[in-house]
This record gives sequence, C-alpha cells and structure tokens, in this order.
Amino acid sequence: MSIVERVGIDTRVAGSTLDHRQLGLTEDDLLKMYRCMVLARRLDERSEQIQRQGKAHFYISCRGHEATQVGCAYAMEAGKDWFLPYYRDFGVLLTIGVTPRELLLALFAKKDDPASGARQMPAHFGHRKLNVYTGSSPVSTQIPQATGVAYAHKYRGEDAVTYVSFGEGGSSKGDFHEGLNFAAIWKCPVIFVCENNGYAISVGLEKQMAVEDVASRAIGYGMPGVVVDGQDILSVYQVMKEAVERARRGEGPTLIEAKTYRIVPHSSDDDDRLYRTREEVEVYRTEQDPINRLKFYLLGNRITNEEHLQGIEREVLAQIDEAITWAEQQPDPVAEDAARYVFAEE
Ligand SMILES: Cc1ncc(C[n+]2csc(CCOP(=O)(O)OP(=O)(O)O)c2C)c(N)n1
Ligand SMILES: [Mg+2]
Repeated sequence: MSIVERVGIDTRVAGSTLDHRQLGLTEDDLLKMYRCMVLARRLDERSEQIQRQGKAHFYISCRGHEATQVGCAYAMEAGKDWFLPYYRDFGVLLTIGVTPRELLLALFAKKDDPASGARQMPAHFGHRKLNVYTGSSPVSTQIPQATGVAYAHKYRGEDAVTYVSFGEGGSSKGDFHEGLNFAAIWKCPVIFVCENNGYAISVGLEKQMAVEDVASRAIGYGMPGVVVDGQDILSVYQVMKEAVERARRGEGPTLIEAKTYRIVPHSSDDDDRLYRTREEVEVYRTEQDPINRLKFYLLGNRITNEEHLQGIEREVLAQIDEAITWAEQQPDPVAEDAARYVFAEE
C-alpha cells in the first residue's frame, strides 16, 4: 500500500504518459533535454574509458539516471538556485551549465579543476559560480547541509531553491531523518530527490528498507512525497516543477523519489554480475533506457527525425573529444600546493 502521489510509475509506457505542451515545454525544450541526456551519457562512457586506460583512478557512472537528473535540473533556475548533487549527477551538472571540459579537469585531477583543484576524488562535484556545493564522500551528509543552505536563503529572504539528491541506500542514514525533519519544521525551500536505482552497491532494496517507497516516509515529516517514473523525463520534470514552485511560494520542502536504474556496475571497482542478472539489466538498456524513452516520444510525435537525432549525437561526441584533448593537456597540480585550503592563509 502506498500513501504517496504516484506519477507515471504504474504504466511505464514507451515514450511518456504526458504531453509536453501541458507542462509548458516547447519542442525546442525537448530537444535541449535530449541533448543534455546524450551529453551526459556519452561523457559518462568516455570517462569510463579514460579510467580503464589508467588515466583516472576512479569513476562512478550516471548511466540510466539521465531522465531523472536532466528533468530535475531543467525545472530549476541555473545561476539563481543552489545544488548539492550526489556523485552520479553528471546530468544535473551539465544541464545547469557545468561544461564537459570542467568535469574532465576533475577526472584527470588537473590543477584548474573547479570542484576542488584536484583535491577531491572524481564525482565529488563543486562549482562556485554555478552554486554547486562541494560534496563529501560519506553518503547523505549533503542532506542536512542542503537543509542548512535552504534555511539560510529563507532567513535572508532570498529567492532561491535548493536541490539535493541521494540514493535509496543513503536514505537509510540518520542524516536523512535530521535533514528532512528540520526542513519541514522550518518550511525550508529545498527539494529532496532520491534517485532510487534499487541497489546500494550490492545491497538490494529489500535488505535496505521494509517499505515499498522511500517517498512514503514524507508523511512522517509533514511534507508531500511523490513517487515518479525516473525513466520518463516529462514525468520527472512535472513533479519537480511543482515542487520548485511550492518551495518558491514559501510552502516548504518536497520529497521526490524517482524510480530509476543504473545500467552499469556501481563504480569502476564493482562487478555487478555477482548480485544481479543480465536479463534484469537488459530491460533498462533497451525499452526502459531513459534516452530511448524520450527518443520514442520525439519520433512518435513527429517532433524530429532520426537524422536530426544522429546529428545531435555527432555534435556531442565532437564536443567531448575536443574537451578530452584539451583537459589532458592542462597543467597538473604542484606538490607544494597540496596543503592549500587546509589551513587559513594570510
Ligand atoms: C557513510 C558511508 N558508508 C558507506 C559508504 C560507501 N558507499 C559509497 S556509495 C554506497 C552505496 C550508496 O547507495 P545508494 O545510496 O543507493 O546510491 P547509488 O550508489 O545506488 O546511487 C556506499 C555504501 C559511504 N560512502 N559512506
Ligand atoms: Mg541505490
């Protein structure tokens, strides 16, 4: 039994159950969303190759989560709103304007990496100009931090909404409880997005929680909880947009649970054959692949044609190749600077 609102999740059709025009989206918006998803996917694949070539020490993937990430970010206002993404959120960062060059500087651990000047591991995002907070490795620490950020905006009377994401495994931590409880009491303008991909590394959902939906916990805090089909970008955009508008009106936080799937192992150090079947993964590589779902919608509604979409692919790959060549040639950090930003300087 579920006590939360459910959007799109019980049907999971090819394409979408929604009509983009009713969400206020233009055909141009849809093509921009498609491009962001393809950019995240291809940059993700290339980043994994770079790690396998021994040029980066670690990689963690967004593959399969693109509709959730791009749909959420598209409903936010880049430059004005604030972001505490978790390690899979390539799609969020690229949609708000972080460039492939910048993400690659972090992957190659280059001196000018805007996240941390190469002090953090890859996927520990941060971007001062675009209001992206730096993240920590212990999962879910970003949740109470996001509540604090949103509280500060409210306290100062600033019009800004905060996005924070985490996995369903991360929602088992105390940080989740503290962050959501405080945010609900103070009606902080923050959106909690759980990217539920069914696994916390090798630990399946049933070993992680005794409820069906993470979002059902929202009622225990006093905020709306929504379960959404995380493979359908239109459904994600719809629920996120409503949550953002609610937060801007001063009505407080929302917990969104996007049911999604990661189609590759947890990280470059994982072998997923040990805990899930190839048949299960295959569904999300084909009809439930979020990029295929949007493609089906675009072609089915005659918004564009195959040739145009292939053109987007080519253009994205050219941008990524250029960014890789550029980033690899950038200077490495110097040893003398290693302790900078650890101690206060004159
Ligand atoms: C406090 C803490 N415990 C363990 C880890 C190791 N760890 C990193 S990611 C992860 C799984 C998290 O799963 P989930 O929250 O579902 O996110 P997903 O990776 O599936 O997107 C674990 C256990 C950690 N980083 N922090
Ligand atoms: Mg998970």
